[in-house]
Amino acid sequence: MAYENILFETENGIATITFNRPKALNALNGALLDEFSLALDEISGNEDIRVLVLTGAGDKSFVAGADITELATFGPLQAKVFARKGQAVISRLQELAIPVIAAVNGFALGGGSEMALACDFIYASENAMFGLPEITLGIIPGFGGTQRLPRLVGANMAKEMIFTGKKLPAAEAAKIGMVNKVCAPESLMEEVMKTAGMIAAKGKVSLRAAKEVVNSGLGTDLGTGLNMECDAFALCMASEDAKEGTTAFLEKRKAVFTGKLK
Ligand code: CO8
Repeated sequence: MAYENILFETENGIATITFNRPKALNALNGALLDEFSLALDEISGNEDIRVLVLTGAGDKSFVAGADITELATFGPLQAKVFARKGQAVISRLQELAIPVIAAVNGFALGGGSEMALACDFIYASENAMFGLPEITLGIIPGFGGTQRLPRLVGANMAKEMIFTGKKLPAAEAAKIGMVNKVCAPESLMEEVMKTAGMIAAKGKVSLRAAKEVVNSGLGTDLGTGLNMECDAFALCMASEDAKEGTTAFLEKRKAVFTGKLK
């Protein structure tokens, strides 16, 4: 389908969604969120896509937050509807069956940081800036930032960022565990695609199980999480991928995974 606010490409099992409103530093408005949701539908319905990469158009910004022009017109009820819409689509992103990598190539502020936080991990360019500056607008994060950031970096670090609204350069974001890898701007996509390619070559069933177990386990106690791991492990053993992976090892060859459950 044709999109106006995002670009959607797939190559070698890797889908890339590029937020594409460069004149507004790729700010998230309602139309963009609707298109993003449709693209997630497309991805969920395409068995050949194994990894999703998110990035921003241009060399300045990943996403500079919710569109403040639109936000400024909202009354409380519209604000609640918009916050729910953003939360719903960002939660769908987090729950996508395939791994998602954020390639943060500049500003990731407000809703931009919140979008990146819902990805499985973040690579960032040296010029990337993270932050939840909503407090400087007299509001608070509304696309999950008050919940996902403390879960990732701890409550105190998250509170300092949320209370001050300060921007964190990529290197500092990496120090607190928000960012896995900081790259030169010109090599960011190459590095992301290298990692995405490594993941895309793995078994789809085991990737899905691993993602589900890590995400679900974080919301529960250790015992329950370990039980989830046992169940998911058993399910993986029923897959053709597990047969292929173990057989390939014993035959001293590279595994070729199909992602099919028996
Ligand atoms: N929304 C709309 N337009 C934006 C946004 C934005 N978030 N960010 C930048 N733009 C526009 C600017 O208005 C400007 O447009 P124009 O050229 O027409 O004047 C253009 O992008 C370029 O921006 P600047 O000239 O400001 O570029 P600078 O390099 O000087 O500054 C910054 C870049 C630092 C990123 C600056 O633009 C900025 O501070 N932007 C706002 C960042 C921000 O506060 N983000 C948080 C928004 S609130 C949010 O995300 C809440 C999410 C939950 C919502 C829940 C809903 C109820």
